[in-house]
Amino acid sequence: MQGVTLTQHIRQSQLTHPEARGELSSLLTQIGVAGKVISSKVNMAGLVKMLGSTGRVNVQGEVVQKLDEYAEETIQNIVGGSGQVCALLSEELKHVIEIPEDRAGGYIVAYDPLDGSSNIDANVSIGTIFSIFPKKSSGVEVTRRDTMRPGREQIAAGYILYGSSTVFVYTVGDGVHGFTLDPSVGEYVLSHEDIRLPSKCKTLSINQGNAPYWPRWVHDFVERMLARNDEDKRRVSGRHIGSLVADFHRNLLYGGIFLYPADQRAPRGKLRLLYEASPLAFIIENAGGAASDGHQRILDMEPTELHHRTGLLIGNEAEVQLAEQCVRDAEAAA
Ligand code: AHM
Ligand code: MG
Repeated sequence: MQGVTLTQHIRQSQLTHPEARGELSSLLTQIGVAGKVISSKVNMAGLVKMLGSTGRVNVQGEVVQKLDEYAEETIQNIVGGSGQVCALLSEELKHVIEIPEDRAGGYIVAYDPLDGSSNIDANVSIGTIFSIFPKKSSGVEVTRRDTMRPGREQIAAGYILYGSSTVFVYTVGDGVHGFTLDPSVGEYVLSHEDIRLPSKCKTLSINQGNAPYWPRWVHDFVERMLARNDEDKRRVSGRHIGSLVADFHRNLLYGGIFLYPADQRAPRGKLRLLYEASPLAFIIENAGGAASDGHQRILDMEPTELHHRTGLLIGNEAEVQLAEQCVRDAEAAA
């Protein structure tokens, strides 16, 4: 095996990052370990009876898949047992998990254990998304001040994508780096150093099936994007997987905008601020892009509840601004 491993890279960024202490390096490494465990189960899912649903419905009202449950338990065991966290916030759980004092550390991790669950049984890419905050309140208790945090207070965020290969992407606020899991040795190796979002927005990612429920501005925005294509050249292409983490990763590498706006079916949006929008917004800003709910920067949004939902427009900054302009135009015309 050749190249820089994730562990080496994390240690290196710890040396240069002012807030990163050894504990953060250890926590990120443990998240990587949880990702390896989940990845191996995802790869074997069809063989080890891990496809299909558990028959349960989660706090979001969504059917829990067997792999959702496995990913949740794996993160609780490995990250919760790392000694570096005092609380875990999961998309799958109703309440915060507080880590007992004798095993608690100084960080809070919010996560979506397996994003894109509706795609699991079709072998389509899925992933784990995570967000890390330093504990804010003094004292051992975990308070609302520690958990209800705007994304700008994140110290690190990332995701593990279980796709054609398993990729770990993270930022501690000084660039975005991607690592590919070499399954023959069980190590993540640096494959995408200092990812910068390409300047051209080549991809438009949105679930067209929601068009009947979209507010006016979304139709305007989509029309304006598609008007960039003419007989001579297709400048914008539609790509939508239905796994946010996979749609995001492709757009991060190729340039693009992903939208899941609030609409008539989901008046507050479908995606969750703490587990999906905020971590990906932290990553996209660190790669030179932007993220908004249509009115404000995602990283400035204050969650009012654990499962706070939001509209999400994320990708190239110019196109996110264009979408915000469409929102303002529609509001002015109303
Ligand atoms: P999940 O975390 O339960 O998988 O839900 C989030 C997913 C996103 O990955 C994806 O962008 C979206 O839900 C797709 O929803 P829809 O089927 O409404 O387009
Ligand atoms: Mg999700």
